[in-house]
Amino acid sequence: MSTIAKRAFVTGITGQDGSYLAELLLGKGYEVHGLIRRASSPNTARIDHLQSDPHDARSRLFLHYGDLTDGSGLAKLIQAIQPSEVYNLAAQSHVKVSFDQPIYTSDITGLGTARMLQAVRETQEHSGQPIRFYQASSSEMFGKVVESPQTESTPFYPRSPYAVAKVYAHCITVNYRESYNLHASCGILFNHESPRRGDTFVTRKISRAVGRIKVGLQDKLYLGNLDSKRDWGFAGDYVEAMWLMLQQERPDDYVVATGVTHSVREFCERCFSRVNLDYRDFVEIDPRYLRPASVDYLLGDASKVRTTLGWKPRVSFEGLADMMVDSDLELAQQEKSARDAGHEYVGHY
Ligand code: NAP
Ligand code: F7E
Repeated sequence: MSTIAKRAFVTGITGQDGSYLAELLLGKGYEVHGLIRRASSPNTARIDHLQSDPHDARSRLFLHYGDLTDGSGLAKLIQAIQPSEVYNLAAQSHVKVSFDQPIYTSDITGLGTARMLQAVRETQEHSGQPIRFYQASSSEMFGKVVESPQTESTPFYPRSPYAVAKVYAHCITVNYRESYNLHASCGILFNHESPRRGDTFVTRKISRAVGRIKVGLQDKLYLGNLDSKRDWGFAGDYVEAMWLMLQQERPDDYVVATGVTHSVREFCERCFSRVNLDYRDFVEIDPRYLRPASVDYLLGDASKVRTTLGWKPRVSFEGLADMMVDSDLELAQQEKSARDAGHEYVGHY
């Protein structure tokens, strides 16, 4: 395969961010290659709308089986695809799950990044064609924050196996940039959400529950720490920042955030009031959702990405909550209709 100007390889393409990024890149004319895992039932719901007829020669989305545990498989794939840009979004991305699966999380989220970097480095050295690399770093690296707001120079204080793995992934990316002159950039993204957010992350758990409670499919919502604060933005806005980072002449690291922080309680208030309900009538605390070590407060300072890349978020906290509730109310209505008609409900994004 020869190298063309706009060919991207995206790991984590079946996830929330991967699906928005694939849409963005296809819209810009890229040929997009995505890494998917073999699963016993389909895991491509978020990108199915992007897949045209496989016999259509104009189709520019290609999916390849692989896994971040398989370094030689990744290397073979990248050598075959010869991408000009690589976006490493794949991870075991759930903080609470990382306490239950610390070794697995370290392997995928941490070492998986090293495997990707090594595959990219070898391919670039072999072909002589430059490859630009994006690493999905996280505000969780700031953890028990030592200063607020957090910037690119705020020291890391990770508080979970996930965050520790992301610090490793971040540092190894910087190390490859400095050691091998690789165009590798890290986006230190604060929480970003959407109607495609996985349903065990708190925003989606809340918006789904609001929809289902409103139509009578659910009575209660059980949550952990309601006073925890996050700087929440819209995923569709954040993938633009990823792309912008790889269009710069020089690689660098950037904080991507809205600069506004809200509590989980405030997110509940906004979502329930969207459908004229009071969250206090439905939300109960369940200690199962507390974490062994918590991250209580995150607030990002995105001055650098704003001034250097001209990026800014378009969707506000209120707009995000309303968007998610409206979408989940529609899904809940479909679920209710299917149940009333005696059909099995098959959810979709
Ligand atoms: P997500 O929805 O959980 O998606 C994770 C993706 O990684 C999925 O496509 C998943 O595939 C894939 N994956 C997991 N394990 C893998 C493995 N062993 N090999 C190959 N692929 C694997 O996450 P997201 O919210 O889109 O986040 C994207 C990236 O940004 C992640 O690295 C996350 O840690 C990071 N991040 C997210 C946020 C946020 O607020 N969303 C903020 C900062 C950083 P399956 O579909 O097969 O499970
Ligand atoms: O929790 C609290 C919880 O799981 C947000 C990932 O994308 O963003 C995400 O990590 C807050 C925490 O996201 C429940 O304790 C209360 O304080 O939605 P979350 P997260 O842990 O911030 C970062 C930036 C990433 O990089 C990660 O990949 O909400 N919370 N009650 C709850 N959280 C959950 N999940 N479930 C609850 O019932």
